Amino acid sequence: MEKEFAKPVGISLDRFIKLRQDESPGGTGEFSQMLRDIGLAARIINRELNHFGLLDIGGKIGTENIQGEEQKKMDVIANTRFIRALSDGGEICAIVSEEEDEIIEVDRDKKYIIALDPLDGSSNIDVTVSVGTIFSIFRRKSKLGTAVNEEDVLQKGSQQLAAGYVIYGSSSMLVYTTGKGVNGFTFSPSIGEFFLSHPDMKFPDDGIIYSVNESLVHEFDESVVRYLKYCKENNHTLRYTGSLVTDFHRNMLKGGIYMYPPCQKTPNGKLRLLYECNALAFLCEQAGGKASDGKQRILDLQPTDFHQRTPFYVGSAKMMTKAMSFVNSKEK
Ligand code: P6P
Repeated sequence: MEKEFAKPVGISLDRFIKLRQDESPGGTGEFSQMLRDIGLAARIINRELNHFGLLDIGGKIGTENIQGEEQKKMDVIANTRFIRALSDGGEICAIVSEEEDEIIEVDRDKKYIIALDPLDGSSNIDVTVSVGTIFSIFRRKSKLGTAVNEEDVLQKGSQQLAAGYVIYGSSSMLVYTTGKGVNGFTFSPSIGEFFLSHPDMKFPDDGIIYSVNESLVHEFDESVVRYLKYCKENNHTLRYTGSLVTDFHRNMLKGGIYMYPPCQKTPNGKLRLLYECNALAFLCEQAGGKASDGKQRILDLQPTDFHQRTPFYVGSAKMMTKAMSFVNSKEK
């Protein structure tokens, strides 16, 4: 009888990592520890975001990141939290962050490198729209004990060992893949732990949601304009929050496509390849979707700069096939 009352709380992130450790790259505890470190930083940031209006952590700090974007206090706080958690966890070799100009070398005797957008969409925080963290994990190519070099970091997305995001929203979730499917964990504030809530997540094969900043339509290539016209004429619906992780997460659950095409302001696209597009492309493909720069698979792109941008189209496989048929101008 008492068993019925004591309902199980489910599988914690920690337990899941341990259960899957043999599947983790290298099968050693190092990789698992990194995932735990990410979970810790996410819980700390989640706590701060949940009290945003009550803490003096809003607004800008008067500096710009290497992208020339004004840094918000929470951008810097999140960056610090992840760098501290990963460094203290002791399993990371180096960190590339949207908020840092150069590689941060932590321990040249370790083998994993993480590319990180600590807090994407942070301009939405003060209006309480969901925001996210995006991460991508590689194995270094250079020998242990030597200095980390650019080649270690500038690897194709197809070389990722793991990728994921944290969405800080009405509920907060950690969603990640190690190349064997995508699993989602919901944060329980009362227990202070993430629990498996979305096992084996799959992008619906098709959908009607398209996510794009339509105010830029006058700057898009006519092929993209034609696809947007197709969407309007075929009962599609526009959902765009200005927060990539939020739009991606909704589209992965309901079916949809997110697009940030080239435009006059950003001819190479706005989103960053290393720590935004590669991670979401890996997750998307692992969940059965597709991700492209409009010409080729995101995961096949060879990075040449830590902070390089790329046009980004990502989502349900059938929607992506249709969109690319326009973008590649087969469809008039
Ligand atoms: P725009 C946030 O700055 C971000 O990087 C993504 O999270 C979001 O999808 C996009 O840029 C929004 O850009 O130009 O539409 O405001």
